[in-house]
Amino acid sequence: MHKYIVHLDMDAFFAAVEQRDNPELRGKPVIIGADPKDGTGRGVVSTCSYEAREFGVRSAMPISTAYKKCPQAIFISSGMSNYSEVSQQIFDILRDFTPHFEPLSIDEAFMDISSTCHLFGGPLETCLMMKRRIKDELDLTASVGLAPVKMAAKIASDLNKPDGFTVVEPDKLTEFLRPLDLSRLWGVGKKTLALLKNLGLRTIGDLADYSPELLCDHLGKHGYHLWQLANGIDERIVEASDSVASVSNEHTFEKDCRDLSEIKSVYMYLSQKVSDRLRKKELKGRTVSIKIRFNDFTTYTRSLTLESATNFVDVIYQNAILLIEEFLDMDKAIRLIGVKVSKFDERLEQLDFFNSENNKKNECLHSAVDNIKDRYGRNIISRAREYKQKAIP
Ligand code: TTP
Ligand code: MG
Repeated sequence: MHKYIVHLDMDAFFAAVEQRDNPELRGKPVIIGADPKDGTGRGVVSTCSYEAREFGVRSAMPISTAYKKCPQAIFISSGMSNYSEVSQQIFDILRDFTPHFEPLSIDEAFMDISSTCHLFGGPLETCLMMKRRIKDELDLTASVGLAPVKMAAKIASDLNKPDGFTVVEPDKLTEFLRPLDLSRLWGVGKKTLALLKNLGLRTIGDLADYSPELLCDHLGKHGYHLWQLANGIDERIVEASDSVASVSNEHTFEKDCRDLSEIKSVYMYLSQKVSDRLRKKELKGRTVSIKIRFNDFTTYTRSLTLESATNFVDVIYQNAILLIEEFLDMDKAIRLIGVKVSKFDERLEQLDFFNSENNKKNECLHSAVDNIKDRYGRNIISRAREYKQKAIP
């Protein structure tokens, strides 16, 4: 049985909300971002209307460049609050179609509609109904991709923007992927793209035909993951963020961060916090997840399932670092990171407990640290790698 995975992404989201709320802006080039100050302003474009895109204006472009390309545009400073409210209204509509709903950023989400689409007349009809409700109730347009796996749904939603709807039939998945440029593959950032191009690869099909062993030599585990994606293999499920009990912790950087050693230190600090809380609650979880939000507010979550449940700080930390790997060449500063442990499994905990000498030692070490913390306070003992306590209130 194939799955029906939907990826929905709003068109020119911030600009579309402005055009909707101010009819004078409709049909005109609208640029959201910093003040261009007659072409001398600093800062970047958050987004722009499709009318402005015809002049070559794009997200993340310096606002001074956008001004040169389209001086007649209407420039608006972004005011996040209203966009978040509209985002909630969109997500409320989408949740009516399935409980398997995973928001990905302020204007996009994945949905698994496999078990509910028959209620709306089938998978295609469900997608069309989502688009229609967003148009009728919120006067905004969305682009939708429908595919058997997440990665293809995400690529598909971007192919016919704005107001697009692209369907990838399950038996046409690799046929769909092969001719596309490698930059379309989810998880290929600038650095990876340059490396793959150096290997002579241009399309997703080129990557699919390349040796997975050689890719691992160049890119480690991430190389194998990309090779799988290129071959249409993507087993990631749509994860409803609030469907499981979990213990998590997040940190927002005071200044957006690009420094890997600082990111790692914060991950150690967060892993320590999560480990402490799990142990207090006498819980062990099998799933480790990370969350990462960039300075443009795009937000990603990634999870992996462990062979056995854990509450050990090193296991949480090491897996969090594995999960963050694919984002490190995205060339964007990071605003927030988080760690979560979920899928608590008491039965597994019993079976697994003391099942190896290593675990036994680790358990004793953690218990000793717990005792010291209980007696002298949470901050009395910390890892050498851990983030400076004072830096985080
Ligand atoms: P996107 O979905 O990437 O862009 P978009 O909705 O404006 O346009 P598209 O039709 O191509 O999907 O991002 C959603 C919103 O997030 C966007 O409207 C503004 C904000 N954003 C930024 O603030 N900075 C950025 O660099 C990007 C990419 C987005
Ligand atoms: Mg969008």
